Amino acid sequence: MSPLTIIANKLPVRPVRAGSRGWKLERGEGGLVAALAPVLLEHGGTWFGNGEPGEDWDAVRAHIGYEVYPVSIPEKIQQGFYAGFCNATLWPLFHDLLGRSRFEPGWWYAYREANEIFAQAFDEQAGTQDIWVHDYHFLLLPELLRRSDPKRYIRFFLHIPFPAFEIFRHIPWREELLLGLIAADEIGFHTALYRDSFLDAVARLLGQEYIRGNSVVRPDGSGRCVARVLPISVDTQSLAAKAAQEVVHKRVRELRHPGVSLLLGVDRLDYTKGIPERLMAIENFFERYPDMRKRASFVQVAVPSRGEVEEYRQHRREIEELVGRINGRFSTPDWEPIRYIHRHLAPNELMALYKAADLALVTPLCDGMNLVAKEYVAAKAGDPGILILSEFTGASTELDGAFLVNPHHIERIADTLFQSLQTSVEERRANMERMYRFLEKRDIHAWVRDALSPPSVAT
Ligand code: ADQ
Repeated sequence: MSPLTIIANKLPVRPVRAGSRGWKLERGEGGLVAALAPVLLEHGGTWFGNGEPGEDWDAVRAHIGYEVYPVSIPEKIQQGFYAGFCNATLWPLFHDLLGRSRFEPGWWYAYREANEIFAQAFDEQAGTQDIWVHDYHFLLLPELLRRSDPKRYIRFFLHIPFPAFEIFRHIPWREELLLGLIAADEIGFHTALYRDSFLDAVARLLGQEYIRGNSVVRPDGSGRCVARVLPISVDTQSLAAKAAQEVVHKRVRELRHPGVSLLLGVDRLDYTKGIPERLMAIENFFERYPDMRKRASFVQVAVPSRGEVEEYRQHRREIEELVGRINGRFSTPDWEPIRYIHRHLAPNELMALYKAADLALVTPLCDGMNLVAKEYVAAKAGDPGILILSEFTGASTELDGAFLVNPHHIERIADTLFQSLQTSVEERRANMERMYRFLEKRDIHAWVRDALSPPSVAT
């Protein structure tokens, strides 16, 4: 394999000032960094992402063993690009929340400019021909990269859903976005549904004549773009090993209380994750199944996210009010229905929570894949557990053994909570084992292997 270049909004590492004299390296978490960093180390390559160039980066490169290249976007453009077009136009719309999506011409220009800045930075720096662009921040980048060198091999991966045409068509700049994307040689989606929505949008907006099976023949005659299904995954064995450490076990013992089922939710604090609906389902559960009070307790962990966007601050206030109201309603001096944690957890603490939880409630309103569901299964490593999963996640197409729910159906979620808590230990173990075996095979390493191998083309 030739050296690879990754382009993603976030860099895998960041130098952070530690005191007045030095700096320390903060590693990005998550499966993507864990999976791709070894590929870059082995084959060589560069990771481009948003960051401020400074003297520290040379030391970072020397330290991590592959190239990282920070691309700086002027503050004025960054606002319209990131908080605006990325997170207030594309993010809600691609998650079916059309009503939350705002169309501001200024944001669109900022988005175009940010994509151009990245393309230029790449052209100035990179010698590699093999490029892997990640996510909705860079839908225009494939075209910009191809324009400056048509011989490049460009992969693109979309980490969020691709919406149905009826929703996608509302974007004022829909054709530009599609033309930007199809300049890639391949585009990866988590599910067949997202891939088909993309092909449908191309057929209806650019013309059915450009569709050949699972690929798009570019209208300018420059070749074709293959649409692939590549469901992302987690580092299953490594998560299972982390969760099996003695220090984690010790913490699990502290977290468990005999006779009380531990129910768990873990999300980035984002309105697509369905946290208010989930809290209302918990309220409904304790209201309609009063015997379960004191016999179950729900822990919701929400990692702070996009706090610079007003909508996210508002969403946080809504959640805090709901938690306060529900706890005020049901708490007793010796029991609280909900514990709410609004911060980033250390990896071992997160593993202990997964391991200790009798049940994970993963109910986003819409989610490209959802790695929390897979992390829960991996950490359990076949131990008994219950996974209640939204049918609007990519993960629901793969995890056979989860209880699927409509995240808007509060009463049904409450009923599913009650019914699933009546299942036997054997049934809980069998479900988790089945899903764990699946994730052992379909882990993040398999995902990288598949994504970097040539696609099959159906005509
Ligand atoms: P996200 O929307 O960020 O990812 P998800 O896939 O669930 O959603 O990943 C969240 C990550 O954050 C998980 O690895 C989880 O462990 C971690 N996390 C959450 N809360 C935390 C906390 N309090 N402390 C520490 N860590 C926490 C986007 C798409 C998803 C897609 C991924 C990967 O929206 O649909 O699955 O990219 O493609």
